[in-house]
Amino acid sequence: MGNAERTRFYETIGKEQLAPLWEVLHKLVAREPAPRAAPHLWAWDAVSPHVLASGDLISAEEAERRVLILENPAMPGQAKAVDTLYAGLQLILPGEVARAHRHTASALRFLIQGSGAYTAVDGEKTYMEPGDFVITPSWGWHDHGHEGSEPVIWLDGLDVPMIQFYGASFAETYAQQKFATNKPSGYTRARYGANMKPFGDDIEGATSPIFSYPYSASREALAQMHAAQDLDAHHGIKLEYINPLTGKSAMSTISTFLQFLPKGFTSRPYRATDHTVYSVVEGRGTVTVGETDATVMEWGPKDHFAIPGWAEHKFEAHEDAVIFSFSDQIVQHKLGIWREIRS
Ligand code: 1HN
Repeated sequence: MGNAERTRFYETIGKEQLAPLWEVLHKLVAREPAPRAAPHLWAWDAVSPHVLASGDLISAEEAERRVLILENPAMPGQAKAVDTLYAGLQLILPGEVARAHRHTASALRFLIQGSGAYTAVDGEKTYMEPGDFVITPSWGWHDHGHEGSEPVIWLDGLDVPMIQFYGASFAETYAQQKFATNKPSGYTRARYGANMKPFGDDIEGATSPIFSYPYSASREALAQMHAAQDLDAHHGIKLEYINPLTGKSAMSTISTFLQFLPKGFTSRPYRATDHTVYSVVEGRGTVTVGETDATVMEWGPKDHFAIPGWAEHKFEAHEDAVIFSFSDQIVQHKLGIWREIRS
């Protein structure tokens, strides 16, 4: 059959909502993973003045959440930092409240700057210090407030693109501004944070009951491990935040990590199918993404960067460095599709 005949055939079957697989087969199942995102770095010096300026432009009350989205340059207008994950920088000013709501999407906060702000999850406030990792589980009521004296900025990470893919991203607004406090701050840490759990408590939720992981403890763990063991050639010293009830990832849809790269360390090239957003806490260095036409990104404290799945990358630390990251790895594990290559 000639091309004209084929085109006519496609038009004819198109009227019946049919399409030829053979024209698209190799795009649907490619030889290599093909994420749409590009590697990208949001430098703190360039970004933070705008985050602060948004405070003069709109109140937290009017905005509901005053956030500048970290938008991947390859996917404009889609609120995606990488193919599967949303990221943004949220500003809250002293005295402000970001009203209570809940949604099917799960959220994480990673505190970048300032203190005195809290997030309240289902009636328990947790105050956040720089480097603290806090979880808002799917469908948990949450509001934010600020009892301190300086602007607070945190990183929001959400699974919104994945939840949207399922057509299941929806939300509810609470009748009052704040969900009434019904437990003292630190209550959940007392219940589950001492490597113990209440006698007879056999409830295993999808998300960790611990919803605040202080930086001080995670940082100390990295330091002690570094003092006592060899570095992983690809990751330095890398710890994953877990749900203490299951030993699995702390969140059901987002994997979260904190890693240490000592001064002078150069990692071996690495690639994996999960898509990752990084937030630098301490130190400076570079990450080189890709083989030919490599993108070299120079990072320092409070910088954020995105590395798409399957992009080969290697780190160089010019100072002792600590980096937080989150990815869709746990979802890919559950789907049985996660792969990595350690070169
Ligand atoms: C959200 O609810 C928050 O609760 C932050 O602080 C960012 C981005 C998309 C959808 C919901 C928050 C969000 C969000």
